[in-house]
Amino acid sequence: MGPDAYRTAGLADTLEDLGHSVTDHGNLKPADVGDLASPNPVLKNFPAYAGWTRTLHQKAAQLGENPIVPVYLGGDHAMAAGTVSGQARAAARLGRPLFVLWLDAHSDFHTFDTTASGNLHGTPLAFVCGLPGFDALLGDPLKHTVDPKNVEILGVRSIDDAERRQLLDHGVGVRDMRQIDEDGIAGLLRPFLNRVKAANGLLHVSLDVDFLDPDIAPAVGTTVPGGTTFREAHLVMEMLHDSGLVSSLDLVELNPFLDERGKTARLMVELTGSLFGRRVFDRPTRSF
Ligand code: B3U
Ligand code: MN
Ligand code: MN
Repeated sequence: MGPDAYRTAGLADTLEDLGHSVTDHGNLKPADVGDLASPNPVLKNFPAYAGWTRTLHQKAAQLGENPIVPVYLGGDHAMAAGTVSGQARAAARLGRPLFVLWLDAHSDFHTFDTTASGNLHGTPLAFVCGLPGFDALLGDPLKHTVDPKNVEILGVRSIDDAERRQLLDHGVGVRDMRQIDEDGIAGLLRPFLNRVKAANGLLHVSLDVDFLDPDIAPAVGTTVPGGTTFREAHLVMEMLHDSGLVSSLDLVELNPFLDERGKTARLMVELTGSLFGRRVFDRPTRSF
């Protein structure tokens, strides 16, 4: 239901009003993986995850080579296993490093061995960073991984013990709510954007609805209190726009069934508008 909620909330019109041309590729279908064996009985809906990852990986690998900014509409965050791995393959073909900004209450850094819940939306970041045990997803080992040191998780406030160890071992950038409170969200984001720019990198942004505080964005299955505010989230999007670095975007975890008269879907569309250049008052673009 997520993609249709974004369509109803006017995503395409919002982008077109900003002068962009929009192509809606419609709803994709997961590849048929037959009765693929699950690597761990705790995993929920493993064949569906593998089917979607294969479809999205191919699609993102194609789209990522073009001078466009794909916006992937979910769907739960498991979607990013396909979108980010595909964008990483395209980036490798273009000879540029892919950086990932993961805007999320969670770190989604479980492997199939460490997840206790079996919820696969807790695993995509570990997969794209090349952690072990994921070969059954694509049917082959992932060739083009994202360097974990090029990943920044921002807004996190729920990390499981196994994830914490793996994040530290791999040198992933983790910015929690306390750091946002102490340094301000702009002060945290700016050095990361400067690194992407200095490396001539491409930047994939993965926006989980639960990055936002549940008071302003209730339409998500796994709310965690104490999230980012309306203004913090817009500021991130505005800085991302001014940086000119964003090459692809995921909008994930929207569950319209839990929404209050479409307010979360509308907020996600508004945030996307800020990322694509909407500003309150025109002024010469200043550097981020
Ligand atoms: N880390 C927990 C909780 C969680 C991760 N991502 C979401 N929830 N949305 C888990 O189940 O892996
Ligand atoms: Mn997530
Ligand atoms: Mn989350």
